[in-house]
Amino acid sequence: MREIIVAAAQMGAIQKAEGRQQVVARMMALMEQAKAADADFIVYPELTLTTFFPRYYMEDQGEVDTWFEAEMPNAATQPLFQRAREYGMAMTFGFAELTPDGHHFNTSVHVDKSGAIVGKYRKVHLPGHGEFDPDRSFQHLEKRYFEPGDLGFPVYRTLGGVFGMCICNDRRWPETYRSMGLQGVEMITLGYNTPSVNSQKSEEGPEKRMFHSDLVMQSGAYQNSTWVVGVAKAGSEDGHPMFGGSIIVNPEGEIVAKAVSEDDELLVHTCDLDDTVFGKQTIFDFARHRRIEHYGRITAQVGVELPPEE
Ligand code: CDT
Repeated sequence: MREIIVAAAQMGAIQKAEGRQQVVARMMALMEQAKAADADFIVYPELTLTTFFPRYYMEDQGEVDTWFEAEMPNAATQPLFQRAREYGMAMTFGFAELTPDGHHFNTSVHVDKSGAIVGKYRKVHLPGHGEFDPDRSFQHLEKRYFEPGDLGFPVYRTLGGVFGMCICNDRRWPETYRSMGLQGVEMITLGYNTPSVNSQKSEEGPEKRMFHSDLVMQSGAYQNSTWVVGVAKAGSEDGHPMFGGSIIVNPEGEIVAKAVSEDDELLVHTCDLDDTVFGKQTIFDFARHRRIEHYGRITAQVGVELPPEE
């Protein structure tokens, strides 16, 4: 058995006026609960440190950059890193990254029990749009503020297993999971900020949206025989509702823990990384069953190419 105790730390709303220090205090309160549950690893959401700022249209790059972190750890997050090290707890969280040479990414890091950053991921599938869109009921400007990630889907060895990350919209794409599945991933962690309504289809509400969220994480887990831990930032941020529903999914695609609130809430589950082995050796033994001679389109083509007209 290779058991680790995982704490999925769902966060409630973070208002626009809330500072990083307030948020870090909330993260540390959740870490305290995780410590009481003996957790080895705590997982926080996408863009944990601030409100989901891509909903705001900004033209001034100086203003945009106030939402980004030029260093990690930095003054605001140092206490969190220190506490995690004291507790001997690994952690992952998301933040907006400004690199020394001026690039902007939607990033997550995995910090091991000694406080070292052992994994970094930059969001590949950026949803939304780049310009103000008057036809949407609210904006989603990730394509304006971030560049697509340039690190691919790396995995890394830590906590006695093979780990990887993705971020929010990435969870909807089977390519995300398979890229890590092909590197033997045993646990994928991800955070999300998902509005409760579709800005382009008002009748699509939280039930349907959560169904899709669960569906993609459960199928990604099953089809790659990996644990998936998906953690929401939820609640109403300055009147913009986002659903919760954080889940831990086992390698058979079953939900083993699910959040019930839209607030700060901790889910704890003991995950045995050896539970990934059976699926990887049988129905999803990629080396025996994949037929790559038929998959060329998946990397050769982006959009749909229809067959010729009749
Ligand atoms: N943060 C993020 O990626 N949210 C998206 C919303 C898509 S709607 C433009 C998601 O896939 O949940």
